[in-house]
Amino acid sequence: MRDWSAEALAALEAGLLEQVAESNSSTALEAARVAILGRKGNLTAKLKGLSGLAPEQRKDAGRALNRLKQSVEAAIEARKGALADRELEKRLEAECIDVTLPPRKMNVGHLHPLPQAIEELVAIFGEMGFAWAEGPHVEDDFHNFSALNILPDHPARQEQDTFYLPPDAEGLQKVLRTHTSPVQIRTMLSQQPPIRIICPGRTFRSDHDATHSPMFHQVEALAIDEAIHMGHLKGTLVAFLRAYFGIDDLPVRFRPSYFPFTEPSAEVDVGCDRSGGRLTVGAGKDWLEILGSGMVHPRVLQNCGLDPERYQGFAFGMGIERIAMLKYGIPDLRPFFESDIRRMRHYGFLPLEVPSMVRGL
Ligand code: 2NM
Repeated sequence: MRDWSAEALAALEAGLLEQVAESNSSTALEAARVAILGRKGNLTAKLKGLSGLAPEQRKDAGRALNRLKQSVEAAIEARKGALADRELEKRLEAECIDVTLPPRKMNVGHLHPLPQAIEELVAIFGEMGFAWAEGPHVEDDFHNFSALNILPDHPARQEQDTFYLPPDAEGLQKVLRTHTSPVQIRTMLSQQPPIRIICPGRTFRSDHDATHSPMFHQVEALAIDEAIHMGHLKGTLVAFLRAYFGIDDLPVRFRPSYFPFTEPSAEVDVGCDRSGGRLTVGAGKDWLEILGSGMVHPRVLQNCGLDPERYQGFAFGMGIERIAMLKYGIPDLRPFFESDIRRMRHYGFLPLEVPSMVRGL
């Protein structure tokens, strides 16, 4: 550019300022800055052209060009600030969080069906005045067998049913408890009547097939007082079974039976329907055995230091897996021991729907 007139410089300035003003992003502005002020920029070229001028012309032209350069630099800075503000605004708008959106569904945990059934059971018996009692899984012969009037030649003691532990230093051989009855023995030995306890817990039998697990759960109950009779047993069980299955008119039947630790003994059935290959509790004309019960044998009371002339009591026991399967419609034992979350979901175990002693029924 040969023309150093004031008009030419004003036109140059106007052109450069327009180039700055038309840059619509930080990247475009930087490109414009390089095109104007970079090593090969057109303003840089113009500044280099000063050296070709006569000294008297160079002074005025240099001053004018420097002012022009400052004006363009100031315009670039101002534009840079404005673009940065605009880009920040845009980013804030794009990244803003809408706090009014509904939250994503949370992945809630599921209570395992066994503790759920235990909570339900204990809540029902809790309302009837029964206290939760627990005891050791490893028991001695007295608490698991002898005190319960299970004599030395009783088949339940046999190797194929009972897990025997290696003999200890004194040669005593302990067992994994085969039922929760030793908890009741321990309670009678340590407390004075009236006694009302409910004992859920793990039990162990050397038995493993499609319908038996070597570890399973039982709940047993015991009530001891002066003048307890079969009527109390029947009333308690009918009330419990109707509450547990949620069926007010659930048919309940007592059948004579035999256990070494009760006399008389009764097995208890509930009404059910087996048509169509499906088992439904509460409806139909069939009966389903659900638990064992009886009046505590006088010899068991004696073994626990209670006078059978003064105290009587009833007891009963049932398998928790079994009553949970019946209530929740679970057809086999797998969901209890595999703990596969997909199976738990399938049967719909949700913690908020669980009645418990804490939350009330
Ligand atoms: C059952 C059936 C019948 C029972 C008896 C006792 C005790 F310790 F009081 F003698 N505890 N549990 C009992 C009675 C258990 O389970 C099928």
